[in-house]
Amino acid sequence: MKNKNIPIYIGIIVAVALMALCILNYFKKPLMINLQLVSDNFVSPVKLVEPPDNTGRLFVADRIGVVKIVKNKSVLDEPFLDLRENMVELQENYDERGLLGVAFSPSFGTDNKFYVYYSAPLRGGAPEGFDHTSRISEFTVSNSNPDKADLSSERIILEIDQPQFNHNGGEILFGPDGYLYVAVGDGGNADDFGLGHSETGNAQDLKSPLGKILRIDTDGGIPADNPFHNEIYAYGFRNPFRMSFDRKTGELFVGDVGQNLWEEVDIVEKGKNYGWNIKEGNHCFSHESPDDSPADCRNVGYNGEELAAPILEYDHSQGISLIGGFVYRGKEIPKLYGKYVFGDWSGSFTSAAGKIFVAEPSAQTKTRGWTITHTKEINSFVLGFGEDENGELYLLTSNEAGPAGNTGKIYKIVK
Ligand SMILES: [Ca+2]
Ligand SMILES: [Ca+2]
Repeated sequence: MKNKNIPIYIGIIVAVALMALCILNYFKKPLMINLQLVSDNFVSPVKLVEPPDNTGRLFVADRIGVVKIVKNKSVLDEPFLDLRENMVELQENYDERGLLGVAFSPSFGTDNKFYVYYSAPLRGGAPEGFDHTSRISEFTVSNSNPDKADLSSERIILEIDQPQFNHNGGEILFGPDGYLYVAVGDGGNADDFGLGHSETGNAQDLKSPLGKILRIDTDGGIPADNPFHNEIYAYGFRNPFRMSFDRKTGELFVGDVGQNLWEEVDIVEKGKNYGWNIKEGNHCFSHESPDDSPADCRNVGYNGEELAAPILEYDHSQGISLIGGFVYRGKEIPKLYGKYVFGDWSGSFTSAAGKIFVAEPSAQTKTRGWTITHTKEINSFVLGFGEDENGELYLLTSNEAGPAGNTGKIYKIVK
């Protein structure tokens, strides 16, 4: 009798082993996407956007201060916009300043307006010892040439004095509500501490625009339902360098670059506190031990408010600077639909070792936890992602850590 059962046991063992292999493979799965070179010869491309005007042009913002147009896969010789004379001089080996964001008016086809976020020299009257002034400006397109901005049309919308060169955020986006969302870092330095940083840290200070997602009306003034009756929409961010709206759900996905230990993605809602510098990711933080999360910390903000948890986090074995991306809503890669495609800048400052990640909601729970399901290693620094009007995605890379050289490339993410 016993002997007859052996084949059944073997069968069960083999079946279990196969299932385990399948599960393991699922987590190890390389990314089911490829990269198709669209255009190269950029320096440090940080943003790609297609205006809503049906001209099929892709606009690429390069950190060095120019916006270039890619038309039928070739770059127009003359930049659309050249802001280099208006900007601070960048450090070639590494810099977090520069031209960081560009956004087109939702009515661009008729009003010809667009907006940029860039690092200008420190304005008069700024606090002593500060580094530069972040400027958000409106420009219009030239009347005579649709491929050229009118540099003389600049209208400054907002200026923010920056204590240090780093943590400037820099993304600007129009929301589904027609307002302009602006991502601003905590001011820089480290720990949200030191010169130009409030006692609680700027990110937790509702009197400071630093460490915030701001929301402004480009026609003037502050939206009537902003939660604190100023520009602040949400707070508690360290360096929200890249963010995007899910074009289907309208949710705002923010990639917040962490400090020494944890990188995080947040779905950002109006009025909420996202935790920095009380927390880094889901973990307590203290400027007294930035390499070692304290076991305990306050669990609420300084006004008793709840701290909103990230939807996902990873530690520095995976990468050291999270680069926010997009929820894929295109048609060409059906398997990617509804998934969040983002990346990491590099595993270190000295080697070009970026990553692309794909994450999806953890279906079993009703919490907002998302899980990374796929990873693709890139032998370049990952600088940003872009989305065209069809919802197809692009990857922006460079082989240089700083704004130097000409290795900047634009890839389309394809099947
Ligand atoms: Ca700064
Ligand atoms: Ca956080």
